[in-house]
Amino acid sequence: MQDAITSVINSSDIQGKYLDAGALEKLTNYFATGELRVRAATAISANAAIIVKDAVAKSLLYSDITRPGGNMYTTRRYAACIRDLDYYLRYATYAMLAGDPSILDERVLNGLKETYNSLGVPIGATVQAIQAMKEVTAGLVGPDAGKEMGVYFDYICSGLS
Ligand SMILES: CCC1=C(C)/C(=C/C2=NC(=C\c3[nH]c(/C=C4\NC(=O)[C@H](C)[C@H]4CC)c(C)c3CCC(=O)O)/C(CCC(=O)O)=C2C)NC1=O
Repeated sequence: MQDAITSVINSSDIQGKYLDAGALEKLTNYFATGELRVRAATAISANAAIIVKDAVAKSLLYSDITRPGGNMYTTRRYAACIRDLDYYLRYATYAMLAGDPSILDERVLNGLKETYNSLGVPIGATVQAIQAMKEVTAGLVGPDAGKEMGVYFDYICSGLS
């Protein structure tokens, strides 16, 4: 896993150089938003269950997906879906704190699309639910932190698509 600091240092190291202006600017932005990130992560962890619940209500509930024949039908599959959304929220929060998406590649997206396809989990509906989670989260943490979280929710969606 990388974060904004190791990512900037690694790329300078590869070139055998001190940090250039672009690298320093990235670090300055990251440090300047440090408190924002920590505050957002605190609010998200205190409200994770409600974020997931609201996102499901906004996107999936009472659609064909939750009716017989749908992929969320039966309590077991419904629970698996909720659990997956909670994974996405938790890992997006980690990535937002780190200011870097690499943890999503390593721990979430690796092999996920193949797993979903082999189990018949609908990717379009999953992306809709993640987008709903992005809106609900922005409503909770405010526009600046919401935008930052949005980067990582979108990253998960493009990794699935
Ligand atoms: C931390 C990284 C990680 C991820 C991301 C993860 C995802 C994940 N989701 C799964 C299943 C599943 N995922 C869903 C999800 C959904 N179905 C829908 O219709 C909705 C659109 C959607 C929720 C948004 C469902 C229903 C299953 C169970 C499918 C089945 O067994 O038939 C499975 C198969 C094994 C299992 O059932 O536990 C995995 C591996 N596991 C991990 O360890």
